[in-house]
Amino acid sequence: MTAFTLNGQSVEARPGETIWQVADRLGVTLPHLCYRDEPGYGQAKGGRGGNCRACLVEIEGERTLAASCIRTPTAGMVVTTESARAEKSRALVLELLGADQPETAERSRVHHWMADAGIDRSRFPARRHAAPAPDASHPAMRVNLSACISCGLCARACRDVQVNDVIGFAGRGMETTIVFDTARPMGDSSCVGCGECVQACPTDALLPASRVAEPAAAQTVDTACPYCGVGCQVRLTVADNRIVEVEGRNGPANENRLCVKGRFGMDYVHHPQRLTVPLIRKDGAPKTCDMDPANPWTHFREATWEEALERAAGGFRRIRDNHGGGALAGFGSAKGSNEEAYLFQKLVRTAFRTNNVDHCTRLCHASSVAALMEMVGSGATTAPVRECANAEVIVVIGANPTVNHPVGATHIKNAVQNGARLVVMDPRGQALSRHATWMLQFNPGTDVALLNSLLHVVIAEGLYDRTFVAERLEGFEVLKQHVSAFSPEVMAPITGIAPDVVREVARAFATARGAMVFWGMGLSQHAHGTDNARCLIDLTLICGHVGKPGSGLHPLRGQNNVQGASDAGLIPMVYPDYRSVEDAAVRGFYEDLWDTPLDPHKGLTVVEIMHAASDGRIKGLYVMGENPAMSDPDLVHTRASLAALDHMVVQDIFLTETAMLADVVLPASAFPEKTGTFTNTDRLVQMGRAALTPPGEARQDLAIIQEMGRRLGLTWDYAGPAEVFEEMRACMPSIAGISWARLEREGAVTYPCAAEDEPGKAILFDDVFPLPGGKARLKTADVLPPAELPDADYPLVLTTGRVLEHWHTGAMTRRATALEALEGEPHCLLAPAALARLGIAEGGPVRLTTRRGSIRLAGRPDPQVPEGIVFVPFCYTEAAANLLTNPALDPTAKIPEFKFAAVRVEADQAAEVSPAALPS
Ligand SMILES: Nc1nc2c(c(=O)[nH]1)N[C@H]1C(S)=C(S)[C@@H](COP(=O)(O)OP(=O)(O)OC[C@H]3O[C@@H](n4cnc5c(=O)[nH]c(N)nc54)[C@H](O)[C@@H]3O)O[C@H]1N2
Ligand SMILES: Nc1nc2c(c(=O)[nH]1)N[C@H]1C(S)=C(S)[C@@H](COP(=O)(O)OP(=O)(O)OC[C@H]3O[C@@H](n4cnc5c(=O)[nH]c(N)nc54)[C@H](O)[C@@H]3O)O[C@H]1N2
Ligand SMILES: [Mo]
Repeated sequence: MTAFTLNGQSVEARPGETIWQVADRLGVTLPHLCYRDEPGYGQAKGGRGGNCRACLVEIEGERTLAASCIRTPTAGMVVTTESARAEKSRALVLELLGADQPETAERSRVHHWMADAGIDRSRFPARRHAAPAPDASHPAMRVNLSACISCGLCARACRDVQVNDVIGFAGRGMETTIVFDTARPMGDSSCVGCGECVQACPTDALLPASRVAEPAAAQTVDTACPYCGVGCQVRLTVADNRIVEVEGRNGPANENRLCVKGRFGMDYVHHPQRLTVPLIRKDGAPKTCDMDPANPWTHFREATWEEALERAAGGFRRIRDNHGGGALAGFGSAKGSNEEAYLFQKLVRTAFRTNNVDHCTRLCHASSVAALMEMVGSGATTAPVRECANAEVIVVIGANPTVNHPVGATHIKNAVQNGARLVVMDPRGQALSRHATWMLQFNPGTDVALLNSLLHVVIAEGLYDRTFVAERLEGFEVLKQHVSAFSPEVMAPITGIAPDVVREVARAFATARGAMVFWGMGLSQHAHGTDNARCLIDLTLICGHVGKPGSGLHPLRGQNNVQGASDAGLIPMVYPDYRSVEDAAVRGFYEDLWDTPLDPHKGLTVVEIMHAASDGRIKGLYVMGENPAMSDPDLVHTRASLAALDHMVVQDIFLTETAMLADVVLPASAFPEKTGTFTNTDRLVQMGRAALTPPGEARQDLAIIQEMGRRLGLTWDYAGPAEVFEEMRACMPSIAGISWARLEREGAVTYPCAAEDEPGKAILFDDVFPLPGGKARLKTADVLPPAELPDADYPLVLTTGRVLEHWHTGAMTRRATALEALEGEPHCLLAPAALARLGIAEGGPVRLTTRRGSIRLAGRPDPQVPEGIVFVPFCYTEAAANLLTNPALDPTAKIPEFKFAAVRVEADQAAEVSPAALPS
C-alpha cells in the first residue's frame, strides 16, 4: 500500500492503482473519456489512455497538471482534484472537446461530463470540418466520425482486447481519424462485428444501429447470452417489451466482451415468425419440411392450450398404455435452463417410464465425454478457458474458436500476446493460425496417427512427467509399448506432417510448465471420435498437464447449456450427476426421491431413436428445443423417421423443420423471456433473467413441461425454477453448495461446490481422480480409416461445421436481422485452385452429391481449405448439409461422422443459386 494525500485526506493506494482508481474507489468523481477501467484496456501494448486530459489533477510540487488515469501515486504525494486550477483545466478540456460534438450525440460522455461540470455549451467554434460522411455500411453498427475525439479506445478494443486488429489510426494532427483496415467502409472491412469498439466508444462516433435513436423509458436487465458455451454475461436494454441494445457485463468468462451474435443477434426473439399459438396438424395434411414457416395454416390449425396439451399428452398416454414406455422418447434441450432439462428428463423417466431421453450432446462431445469418463472419471472440463492466461503452451485441436467460441478465443489470443505459444492442429487453416507458433494442417480423419506420433516422441525422448505418471496414472507401460510403433516417420505419410515438426511440438508441449488443451468437433465428430479423444487425453496426462494452474483438458462445450443439460440428466444412461441407471443402488435412490419405479435399462441415444422410429419401435417423441430434422445426419432418412412416428410433439419458438413434421406444436419461451440457471463450458452456473414477456399465447417451457407431466399422471406443483433447482441440489452433490439465493446474489458460481461457504473449484484433479483407486487410466488406440473414403465416384472429402454469424440449424440466427444480412447465402468453401479446376466462378453455383443426397449452393474460394476438401456450414435450410452426411456411428459414444464423407463436387448447370427461402 502507498500512503498519500488526496484532497487533504490521508489515503492508501493498492499496488498498481492509479490516482483515478483511488479517487473513484473513495467516491471522488473525475471525468474520464479515453480511459476505461476494465480488464484488457489496461494492457501495456496500446498504453492506458492519458490522451484526452479530461481527468487532470494537481500534484504538489509539479509544474504541470497530471492525467490521473495513468499516474500512480508515490508515498507522501499530495494530490488535489478540486483545486481551482485543476477544475478549470478539466472544464476547458471538456469545452474544447465539446465544441466538436454534434448536438445530436445524445450518448456522448463529453456531453455528460460537460453537464456534470455545469457547462451548458461550448464557447468554442467547431473545428473539425473534415470528418468523413457517416458510414452505414455495416448492418449492425453506425460510424459517425464527426463525434470522434480520437481517444483511441476503439483501436485498443479491437487490437488489445478482442485482438482483431481491424481499427487503426490514419492522418496527423487535426486530420487524425480512425480507419477500418486500409480506410475501407466498416461493412467491407475484415471487421467480425464483435462491437467491442461500440461498447468502448465514449461518444456517439460508433453506435449500435439498433440504438441510433434513444428510446424513452428503457430498463436494463442483467442476464446471459443464449448462444454458445462460453457463457458471456450481458446487460439487455429493453423498452416496450423489445430489446434495444445488448452490452457485455464483467462476467468471469467474458470480462465485458461479446461477439457478433451475442451483441447483435438477439432480435430473433422479435421475429414475426415466432410461434404465438398452439398448433394441431390438420387431418390428412402431409408431413413435409417443404412448407413456409411464415404460413403454418397450410398444414396446421390453431388450437387452444387446453386442446393442444390434451392432444399432446393424450397421444403419449395412449402409446405408453398400449405399447409400454419403451415406445416413447424425448429430446431435451441444451438451449433451455438446468431446471427445464431436469424436469424434462424426470418427465421422460417417471411419466413416459423409459430412459429414452437424450439431447444434442450426442451429436457433439459424446465421444469426448465417453473418453473423459473412462480415463479421468468426469466428463466436464478440468480448467476454465481463462486459465490459458497462465499456460506456457496452448493446444487447439479440431476447434475453430474465433468462429465458434469467439470470446473464448480472445482469451487465447491475449495469452499469445503475453508470450504463450500456440499449437493449432486442424486440416483447415483458421483465424488462429496466424497467432500460432505451429500450425499443423494435417490430413482430415488422421488424429489418432498424429497424436500417437506425438505420444511416441514424448515417451521415446523421456519427456513425460515421471512423478505424475508414477503417482497418478495407470496403464503407462501398455501405452509405451503401444505407441512405440507410431514414430513420426511412420505416421508422416498418413498425417502429412513432417517428423521434425512433430518432434518440435512434442518437446514444447511436454516441457511446458503448464499447457491448456482445447478441442472441438474436428476431434469428436468421427466414427473414431472416442479414440481421438483418448489419445489427446493420454498426451495431456503423461505430461502432467492436469490439476495445476495454466493446465487442463478443455473440450469446448458448444451450446449455452449443454454442460448443464448433461449434468441434469438429459442422457439415456445416467441420472443427474452422471449416476448409472443400471446401478440398482442409484436407481433405488431416485425411485425414493421421485416416488415411482424406474426403468432399469439404459435408453436409446439420438441416432438410435431415429432408427427405432423408422422401424416402428419408437412411436411417440417429445422434442423440446432441438431441430433434428436439420441437425441429425442423413436427413432423408431422419425426416422420414420423424414423419413415420405415430405422435410427435414439438415445443419450440419457431416452426422449425422438425416442427413441420409434428402432430402438435407448442409455442414456448425464448431465452430472454425466462428465468433459470445455465452452466457454461467452465462449469460456471449462471443466472439467466427474464427481460421480456413471451409473445401472444406462448408459454414458459417450464410450465409446459409441468402441464404435460400432470396430464400424464404426475402430481407436480413446482412454483417456479427456484423450487426445481432446490430439488436438483438435493440429488446432485456437485451443486450442493449453490443455492438459488446465492446465485441471485453472486450471479455465477463454479461447480463442484459442496457447501454454501465454498467458492467452487475451477481447476480439478490436483490430488486424485474420481475413479476407484484415484488414478487416471491411460488408453490405447489404433489408426483406423474414416467410415466412408473418397473413391472414383465421390472423390473429395466433405467436412461440415459452422460460420460465425449462424447458429446450428439457423432457426434462431437466420431470423436475426443483422446476422442474416451479414451471411445470408448458402455456400461451401473450396481451395481456390480446386474451384478453378472445376470450372466454377467465385461464388458460382455448385452441386454437392454424396451417396445420401444432393444440394446446390454457392462455391466460394478459401485459401484456408486444402485441396481435396469441401467445407459446408449446416445452417442453411435451402441447402441442408445434413442431406449429405454419413450416419456412421462411433461404437462407444454413438456420435455420427459429421466431419468426413465422400462427396462429388460439380459446377451446377442451372442459372443461379436460389435466394434464401426465409421471407424477410
Ligand atoms: N457461430 C457458431 N458458434 C457455435 C455454434 C454454431 O452453430 N455457430 N455451435 C456451438 C456448438 S453446439 C459447438 S459443439 C461448437 C463447435 O465448435 P468447433 O468444435 O470449433 O466446431 P466446428 O466448426 O464444427 O469444427 C471445428 C474444426 O474441426 C476441424 N476439423 C474437421 N475435420 C477434422 C479432423 O479430422 N481432425 C481435426 N483435428 N479437425 C478437423 C474443422 O476444420 C474446424 O475448424 O460451436 C459452438 N459455437
Ligand atoms: N453436419 C453437421 N451436423 C451437426 C453438427 C456438425 O458439426 N455438422 N454439429 C452437431 C452439434 S455439435 C450439435 S450441438 C447439434 C445441434 O443441433 P440442434 O440442437 O438441433 O440445433 P439448434 O439449431 O441449436 O436447435 C435448437 C432449437 O431450439 C429452439 N430454441 C431456442 N431457444 C429455445 C427455448 O428457450 N425454448 C425452446 N423450447 N426452444 C428453443 C430453436 O428455435 C431451435 O429449433 O447439431 C449437430 N449437427
Ligand atoms: Mo454441439
